[in-house]
Amino acid sequence: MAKTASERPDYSHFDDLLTPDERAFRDRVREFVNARVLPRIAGCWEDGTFPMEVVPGLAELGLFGHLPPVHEGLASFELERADAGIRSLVSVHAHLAQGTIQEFGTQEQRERFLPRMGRGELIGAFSLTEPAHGSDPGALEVTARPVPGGYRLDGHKRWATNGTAAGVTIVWARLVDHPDVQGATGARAIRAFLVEAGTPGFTPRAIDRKLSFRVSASSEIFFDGCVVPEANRLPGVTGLGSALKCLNEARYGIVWGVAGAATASFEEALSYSRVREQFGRPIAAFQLTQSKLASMYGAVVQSMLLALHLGRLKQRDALHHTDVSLGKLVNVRHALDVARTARTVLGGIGILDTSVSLRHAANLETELTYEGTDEVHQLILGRHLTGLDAFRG
Ligand code: TGC
Repeated sequence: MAKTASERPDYSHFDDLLTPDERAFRDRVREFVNARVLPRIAGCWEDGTFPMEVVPGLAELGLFGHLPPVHEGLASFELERADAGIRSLVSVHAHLAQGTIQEFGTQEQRERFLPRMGRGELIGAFSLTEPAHGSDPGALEVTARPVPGGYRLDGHKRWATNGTAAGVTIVWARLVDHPDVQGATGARAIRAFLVEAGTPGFTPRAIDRKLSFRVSASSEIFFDGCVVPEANRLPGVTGLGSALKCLNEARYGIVWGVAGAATASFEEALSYSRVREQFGRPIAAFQLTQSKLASMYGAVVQSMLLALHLGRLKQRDALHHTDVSLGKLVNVRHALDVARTARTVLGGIGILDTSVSLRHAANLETELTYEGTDEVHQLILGRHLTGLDAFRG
């Protein structure tokens, strides 16, 4: 199998499909991940913490600025080869928070927030989901009511990545008693607000006792009379569609990221199978092990090619959100199969934190659910294929 410059296998000549600039960028991220992230990840998982000390390095790599789609995808792949929590911090900060300000904010808001966010001095979060509204964010209940000079936010959010670490959180709320939403019902009355850390009435809290995504700062957020100035409303937002547009960016990152988790799991199983002996020979010599390896290899290559195909579509502005749903659905399923199968090859040591496959499998259980569940993406594709909406009967 061909080896790349950074001494990793190049499956099915995938690297031939990249430009020299894409390969060089990917290798820089890869080297950073190998040197700075991988050595600390098992400890972070054990402690349930994010390694904030790597944030300046992530910023220096340019991951908190605008990147071409394939560069962005390759970075997501490399970051999640270490852990989905690392990719998620970058994805939520750069693609959801910075991306939303860039797309829907004013020039003043861009100048106020984006330079510090680009340097990693200010972390961003994006808060849409609520305890009672996950798959159906159009029914969200957090309210924004006009008060002199701004808006008062009240309610409860859940599952905001980076919530406790963020200096600024994009909060999606139902605007009420305001002329802009007169006559607008449901999802059309949803707007977005920038809430800065330390604002009275804004209380993020870490969600503890997680069996998955332990390296990620998953948070709930309480709003109790939290007043934000008019200058912190994102004026370009016109309803739920704006939030869903932003989510496409995060979903696109998952398409690539989970291929990285699958690759790490497959490689762990392959290398262990060569050294682990049973019945007097390496388990790699058994047909059942080879069958598993062949299936995993196929899933890894298919995932990488689908991710790259979507990246090329995005590059020429031809990526529809249903394509992203397809990628998210298929690649998460592939990765989960690979990580679970890899664990079986590892046998007993596969449950220790010196192995990576079970950690990836646990993370992938979250990824099966977040940013649109497996079921939601099936129904999005079902609607796309048939023209019939199965969400509302
Ligand atoms: P629907 O009628 O389908 O759409 C409402 C409007 O939005 C448009 N639209 C999209 N636009 C761009 N990209 C997409 N992916 C879009 N999907 C829909 C649509 O055209 C429409 O526009 P308009 O102009 O006609 O109003 O709305 P629906 O209520 O039927 O929703 C359907 C459904 C279920 C697909 C949608 O609600 C959905 O995707 N649900 C899943 C929600 C989800 O992914 N939640 C995860 C959020 S992650 C989070 O909160 C934490 S942030 C990340 C983190 O911190 O980790």
